[in-house]
Amino acid sequence: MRVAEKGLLVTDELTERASDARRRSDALFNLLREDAFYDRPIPERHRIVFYVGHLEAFDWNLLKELRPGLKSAHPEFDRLFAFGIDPVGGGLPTDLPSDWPSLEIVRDYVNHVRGTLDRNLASIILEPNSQTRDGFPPRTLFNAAIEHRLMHVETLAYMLHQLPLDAKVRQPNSLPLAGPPIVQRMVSIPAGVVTLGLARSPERFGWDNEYAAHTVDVPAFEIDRHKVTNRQYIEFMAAGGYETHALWEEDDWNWKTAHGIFHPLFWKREGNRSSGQTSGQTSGHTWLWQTMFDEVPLPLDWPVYVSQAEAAAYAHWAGKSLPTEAEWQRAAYGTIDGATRPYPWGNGDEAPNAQLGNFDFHRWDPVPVNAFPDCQSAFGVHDLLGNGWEWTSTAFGPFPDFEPFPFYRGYSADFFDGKHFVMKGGSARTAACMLRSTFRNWFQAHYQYVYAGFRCVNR
Ligand code: AVJ
Ligand code: FE
Repeated sequence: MRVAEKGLLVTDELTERASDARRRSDALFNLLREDAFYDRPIPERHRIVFYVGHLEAFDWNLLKELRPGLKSAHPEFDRLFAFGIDPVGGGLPTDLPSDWPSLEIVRDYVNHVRGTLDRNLASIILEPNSQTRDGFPPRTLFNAAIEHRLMHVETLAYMLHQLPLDAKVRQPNSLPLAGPPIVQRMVSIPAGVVTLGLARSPERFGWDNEYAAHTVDVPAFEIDRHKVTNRQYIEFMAAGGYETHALWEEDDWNWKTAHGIFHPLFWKREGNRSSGQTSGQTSGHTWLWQTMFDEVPLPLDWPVYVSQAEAAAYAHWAGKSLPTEAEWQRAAYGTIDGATRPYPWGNGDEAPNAQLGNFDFHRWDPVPVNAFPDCQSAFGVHDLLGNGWEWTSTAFGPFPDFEPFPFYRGYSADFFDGKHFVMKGGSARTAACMLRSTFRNWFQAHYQYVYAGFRCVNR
């Protein structure tokens, strides 16, 4: 194939993915009633209106260098909407709705940025040898813009999840999935080697924190076959898990106490029946689960979604631990002979599709942990991709030979602080492109809003 033809294919594919990502973010904002844009459903994050401007400010700030001389229509907005927030150790934002520009003005900015970028960048990949000032091919930047937007489509879903139901336009519910009774047991993973990280190559996109590829020896361990369910988590609560200091790290206990947390964020007490109950006395019938558009009786077979602090306390109570990132990687992608495969399921090479797991926007909410029997690893560990991220005990940090992306130095490095932990897998709202084995997600240990659960290990 001639270079120009190949370039054209790449452009088409990228253009298509970029428009698809825009459609997804637009559709998400379209779920909202207008006055909800100035709400702040998660106290640690910006008001929703910020994200309307952020997606385009990010694209602009990242991509404008591909056409030196392009003029910004609104330098002030390019800065105002440049970065989100993730305060560590208190210090919540205190801005008021009136501190933000009107939705109309922000939407004008969005349309303007899209028009300018589309008019000026469409042909860039066709230009032979075009590269950024740091020597990256332009498609690395396009991929970063697309994945950044898709990541926000997911984190915005967490945010919209916390809004009152009447702030959102209800979407049709997907069919509930039921599996046979769940058989929870542990699977033995023999000692062996696993590859973490992505080999540097211009062909495949990965974020800076995915480099470089390296192998890790993992001693033998056992891991839960399924994610921990709401049913199992109730036992921990009934055993006084939230009241037992010894199960919690000191920091986590103080956080939990200061915020009066005694159940997962997604659980709501059912009105009358819960009156007079204390947290330790609980049964499946007294709880509701807040779905994206509804409240349903607690689905006992769904994965429990909790912060890493709560997951660690549960593991401690069960006499187990959270897996390290390397253990999770070996359980998911490792094989007896030491090879590391691209996906957990089948022979490891089939691309993600709707039969294999609860991901890529097919549903809004979880399904039972055994609903996708075809999603099991070479070792027989189930449900590893989709249906909720999984917390690990590994603090988010650099792999050997890490180098921050020069065009976005803080993307990962700003979070190498020991307070953020690696999550692996994916949720119902994770785009298929981020289900690659080397993708690493991270949040603070005390962040309860993410679609994340866990499974435990024994060593
Ligand atoms: C990788 C999902 C943790 O949302 O904080 C978006 C992604 N970084 N904008 C986040 C991100 C900057 C990031 N996570
Ligand atoms: Fe962002």
